[in-house]
Amino acid sequence: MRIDIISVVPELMHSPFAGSIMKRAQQAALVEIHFHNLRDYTSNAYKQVDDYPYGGGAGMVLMVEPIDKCISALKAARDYDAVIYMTPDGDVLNQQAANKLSLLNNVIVLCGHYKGVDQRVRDLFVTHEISIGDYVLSGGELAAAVLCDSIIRLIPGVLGNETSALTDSFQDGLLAPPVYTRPAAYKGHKVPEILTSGNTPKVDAWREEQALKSTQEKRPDLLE
Ligand code: 6GU
Repeated sequence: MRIDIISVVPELMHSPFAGSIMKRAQQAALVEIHFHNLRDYTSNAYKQVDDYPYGGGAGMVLMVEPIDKCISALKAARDYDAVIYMTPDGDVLNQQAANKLSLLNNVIVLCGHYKGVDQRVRDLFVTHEISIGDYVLSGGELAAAVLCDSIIRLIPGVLGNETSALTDSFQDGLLAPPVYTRPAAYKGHKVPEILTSGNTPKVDAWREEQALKSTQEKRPDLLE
């Protein structure tokens, strides 16, 4: 998979991609991440990427031309399966959406900033609009990093067997069961006996039961 991320502050996203799973996925050539600074696609001497909104009001709006130039340059080099715009009024990201997006080959992710992008960008270029939840961030960059993390970990080969995405919370519609590691007793607090019994079918049954219980308690909406 190749992901091209367009932003006015791409440096905001460097560190999330520079460690752990997202770094390893790139090193293993399972994903390629390319950052594009919108300022590199301006045609005026001031490298201006935003302007005042028509009709007045607070905040600045990212202009259509630099975004058109950037997206057009990318599309001239290869075909894209999706042009995703990160925006708080988009479809809220969930595991099902991440699963679907992880099957794509080439994806453009456009980060809004300030008051967002000129509506014509959305009308002309964007195929998916995604939010990461009902709260407002200063820009789409951190949301784009979250989106990419949720997708990249699902690409076959990115996670080892031990950390299979199949056992994640949400993957089967339930929250993950509790986990424990050594020591078996800590300051008098013991690990549930079943987990140290070596009886795999019983362990599996316990985990299922705990996942259901945890979901009932914390997120009953997931069971509806
Ligand atoms: Cl994608 N962008 C911004 N600016 N705020 C958000 C968001 C995105 N998702 C939730 N809040």
